[in-house]
Amino acid sequence: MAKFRGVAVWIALLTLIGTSVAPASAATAPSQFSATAKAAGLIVKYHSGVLPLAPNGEPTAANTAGVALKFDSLLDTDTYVLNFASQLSAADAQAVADRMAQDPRVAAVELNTVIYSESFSPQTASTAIKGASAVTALTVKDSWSASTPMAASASLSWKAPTYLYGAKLTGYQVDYSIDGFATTKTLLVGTKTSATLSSLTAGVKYSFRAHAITKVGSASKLGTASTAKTLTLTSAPAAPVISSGTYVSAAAPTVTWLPQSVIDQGGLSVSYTVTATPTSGAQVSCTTISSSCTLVGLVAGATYVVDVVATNTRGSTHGSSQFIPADESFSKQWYLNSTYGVNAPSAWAVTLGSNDVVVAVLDGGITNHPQLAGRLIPGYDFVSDVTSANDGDGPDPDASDPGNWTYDRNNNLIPSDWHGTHVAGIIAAAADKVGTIGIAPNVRIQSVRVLGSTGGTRADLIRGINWAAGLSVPGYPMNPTPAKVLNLSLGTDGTSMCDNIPTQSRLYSTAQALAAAKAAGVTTITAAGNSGSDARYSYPGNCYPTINVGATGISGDRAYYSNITEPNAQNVGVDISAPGGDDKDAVGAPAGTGGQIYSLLNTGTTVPGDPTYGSMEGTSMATPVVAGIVALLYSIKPTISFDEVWTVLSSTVSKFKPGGQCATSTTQECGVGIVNAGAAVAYLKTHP
Ligand SMILES: [Ca+2]
Ligand SMILES: [Ca+2]
Ligand SMILES: [Ca+2]
Repeated sequence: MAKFRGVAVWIALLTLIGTSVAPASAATAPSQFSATAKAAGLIVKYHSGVLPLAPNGEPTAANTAGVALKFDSLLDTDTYVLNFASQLSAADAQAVADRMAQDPRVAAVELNTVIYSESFSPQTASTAIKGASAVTALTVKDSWSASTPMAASASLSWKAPTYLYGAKLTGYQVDYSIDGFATTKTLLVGTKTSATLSSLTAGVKYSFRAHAITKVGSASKLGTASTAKTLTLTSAPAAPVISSGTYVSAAAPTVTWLPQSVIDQGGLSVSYTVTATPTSGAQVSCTTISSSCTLVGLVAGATYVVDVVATNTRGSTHGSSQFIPADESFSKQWYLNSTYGVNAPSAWAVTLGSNDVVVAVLDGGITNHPQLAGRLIPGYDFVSDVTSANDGDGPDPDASDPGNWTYDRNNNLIPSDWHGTHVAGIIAAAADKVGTIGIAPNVRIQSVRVLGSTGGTRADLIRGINWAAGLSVPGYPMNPTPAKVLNLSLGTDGTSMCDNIPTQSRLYSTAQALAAAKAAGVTTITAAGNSGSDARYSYPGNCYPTINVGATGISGDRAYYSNITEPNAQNVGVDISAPGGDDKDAVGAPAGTGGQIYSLLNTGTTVPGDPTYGSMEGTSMATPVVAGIVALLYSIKPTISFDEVWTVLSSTVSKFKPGGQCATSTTQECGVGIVNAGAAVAYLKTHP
């Protein structure tokens, strides 16, 4: 072991370039708000070896920018985050950046942009006039229509109030509520005494009431409400979500779907008919009122496509080939379901992942988060440098993230980033209607800690790879729950660190460890690096065998930081791309994401605080997207090999944005395409 200390090489965490890591706010959104991006300062990359003029920043007098720039943090070698002393307008900030770019010491400058939000409340009017007497004779009817069988609606009618108290009748307000008007939605109606409320939810008991609105001069007043009426509306049932997968065979003839709530059932009794269709031959079917059905008479060896039809007196609805999750932040996770996302809902119609599959996250550790509760299984902490480890000792069985905060050489705090937690959430956040959802929300996550506050060593990483794959590491206990998928969202510059020497032990070299993991049935996914340059110089993504992942933004082209394959870089370039987020490519991105990847975080600045959510970008984020998809493949076929995984992924990619850098490259510099979860899962189902 002493031998390896001599060759220990520090590897840096993949830098999250230009990110604004924005933990989600627990506060309710204001009724109206406007958000604008402003620059807090500059990210300045100096030519190699050149330093800022002053140790704590750039003084006004001497620098080319012409304003004082305060040191914030060291982002990467030669790359500094420098803040403006005061808030500048966008135009002034850009002018400062442009002047700084003229400085002969400077290689590159970009604005460090943060989002500031301003909120204000709408004005409320007050009046002194007396409101009209009560609206009377309110009647409410279910106005369901066969032309829109999935929609519930109600039609209301009433009589005008008797007394207007000298005011003019200007219209009516209809209130409707599902909790006895504790919370109330309203609809403003003209002066006619009827209204139709559509976009209501079937199976829900609503309360309705109506008021007249009167006006004197500029003042208006809501009159006394009518007596409330209640009604439960109906519609055709929602599409059943097939949870057992959309394929069956004689060996596994039972079809299950998620139990439907009263709302899903359209407020009515529902029966379900399952039909299984083979490539050739006879269909087989069964009918039930429960949420599973076993097909009798399937031909052995044949694969059948399943359809489930839900029927009530309002109509019939086919089962969904997509599982659209109810997790509250799913709409922020554009990378799962947008045009150049990974088509996860189609994969989820087949599987949400198996609890038998373990994904090891070789990173800086993982903090507790409710989204991983019950599925974060014991791992191991291999960080041997006690100072970097930040947990008071060398290797130990506690692979949680104690925080990787550190201080730069000017004693400024560099906060903990909770990188491993963010990565773990991309793979496996729970499908529980809360927060985010992972690509493989039912698999288990194992933290294998190989990075501390100042990075990690190659020797620790090699031990971690062997241990995670269930291989023996002298001096350490065996992994009782070996992983089938290894996620390595880490890297550093290095061309010749793989050391593929066949005669040596796997404990000597990264390439031997990766080969041993592959031989054990394990697939390793690596980040191609964030240097915006040739991926062959980024270790360990340039080792073999791994699937090396580049990053795309929401528009389906290369993220600005993502490394690429240069021509002839066989086996050491970018194999495939996945969404990793790109804050410079944020048009159309959901609010609050800035075009980045939204996942799990922690509020702690140094040690762990409370679980939260937020955005990051990098090939670090693209890698777990692929790892999650590979975990789904292992869930379907536990014996799948590394080579089979690659065949499935590379046969099912989506195309890059037409006309973009990735699409027009003649050397596949972004790999074979954007990984597609739905297509990959379907391919494996039809090529078992
Ligand atoms: Ca330790
Ligand atoms: Ca530890
Ligand atoms: Ca969730």
